[in-house]
Amino acid sequence: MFQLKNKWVFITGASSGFGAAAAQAFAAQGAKLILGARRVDRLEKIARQAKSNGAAAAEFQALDVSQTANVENFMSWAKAKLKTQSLHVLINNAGGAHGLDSVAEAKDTDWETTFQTNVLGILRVTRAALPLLARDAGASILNIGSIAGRSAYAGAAAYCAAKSGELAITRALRHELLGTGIRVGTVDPGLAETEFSVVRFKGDRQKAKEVYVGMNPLTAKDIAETLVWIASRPPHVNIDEILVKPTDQADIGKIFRRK
Ligand code: NDP
Ligand code: 8X3
Repeated sequence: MFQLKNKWVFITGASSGFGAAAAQAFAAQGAKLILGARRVDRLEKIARQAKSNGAAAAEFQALDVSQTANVENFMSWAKAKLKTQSLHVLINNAGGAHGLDSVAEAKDTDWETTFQTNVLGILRVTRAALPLLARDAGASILNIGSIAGRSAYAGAAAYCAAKSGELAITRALRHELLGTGIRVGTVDPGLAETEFSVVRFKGDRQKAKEVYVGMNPLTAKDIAETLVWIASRPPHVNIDEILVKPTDQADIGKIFRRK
């Protein structure tokens, strides 16, 4: 088993959902956290909670993965926090879907935000973080993909394309980093109740709730535990790809709902 105690873990999109839950799960292992997202007020609370849950350190700073300069400034700040230490885990989690419109109806701004965060965000953050990642010492880059990257559904052309892009990036990185000892993997969840649908439906909480009616979705904690499990495998083990679905979901659009 790879010990996460006192290892630096950098999580993007740590202000809610999977990222916030991952902060607590890695904290429970005694890790040191670097947390980024746009909502700093949320990060402050999550960092405080992480310290009380066992984090050896919990540093946070505003991060917008859609802006190259912002990502680079963030990594300079992170480098100063690490001092002479290396980063052991990078979790590229920031992202989400924007709207559920058909291609005929969708807006450029929704497409652009979807690609800026889910695709270009991973590229930017990984490029900036790579010099800080430990070589031959059990480091991991874990990208959050989706069942949507492996299947398609109406209203999600851009999101499905973006998550297919995430899968392609993960696979390309696996080739590029072969021989460095840095592990690379994707965690692809099915339906999980986080703020994902609230964001997709632009704050319409009722519409967001309806997505999960009558079924038991995944929780953010389920994915956080999966991330800890992957990062704590022995350094010679790379979990390349993992698809995690609720028992009530056989595929996209194939969901068992209780009356
Ligand atoms: P949430 O909406 O709860 O969390 C999304 C996180 O991403 C927030 O912390 C948000 O922080 C952050 N984020 C969004 N845009 C940016 C940005 N430009 N820069 C930095 N951070 C950003 O949803 P989830 O936890 O569900 O989503 C996390 C990931 O999981 C996403 O990549 C999503 O696509 C994926 N996913 C979700 C599934 C689900 O059913 N919930 C299933 C499969 C995959 P802030 O707004 O503060 O910047
Ligand atoms: C989120 C899961 O099925 O809503 O990636 O696209 S889904």
